[in-house]
Amino acid sequence: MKRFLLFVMVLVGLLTLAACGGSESTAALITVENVRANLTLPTDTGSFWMVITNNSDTDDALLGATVDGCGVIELHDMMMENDVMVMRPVAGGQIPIPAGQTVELKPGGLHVMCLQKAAPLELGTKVTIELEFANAGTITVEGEVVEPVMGGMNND
Ligand SMILES: [Cu+2]
Repeated sequence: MKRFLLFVMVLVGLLTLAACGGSESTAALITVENVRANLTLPTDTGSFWMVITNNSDTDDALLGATVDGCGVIELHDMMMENDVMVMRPVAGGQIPIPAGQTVELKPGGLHVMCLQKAAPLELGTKVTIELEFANAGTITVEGEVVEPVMGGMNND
């Protein structure tokens, strides 16, 4: 009976190991997914959208970003004002990513704003964006240059 119990315990241990080994073993504090770059228009601005998840139990915040070809980067939100959609820098200059929460940067809402864009980028190409978080530090991700969304008014 003791032998059998020991066997079961070893088996459970092995299964647990296997389960952990199958996924990302180093649990990232922050995961950034679905990074899209709206940079194709022949203007000197553009924007980035992405889905940011805080996997930790500590509140975090996106403080800023660096991208080659963007002279200045600001964190913006969009809102209706007198029936007009306007965008402006987020309060406090940062986007809070609360513990255990997912925050979506998307057309018509929060976005990373590229100002003083050096040149338009081609549809389908990749662009590297270095994100700076208050707690998780610097996270570098790749985004795909997508179809432009005029004025960022579309919601999908
Ligand atoms: Cu903006």
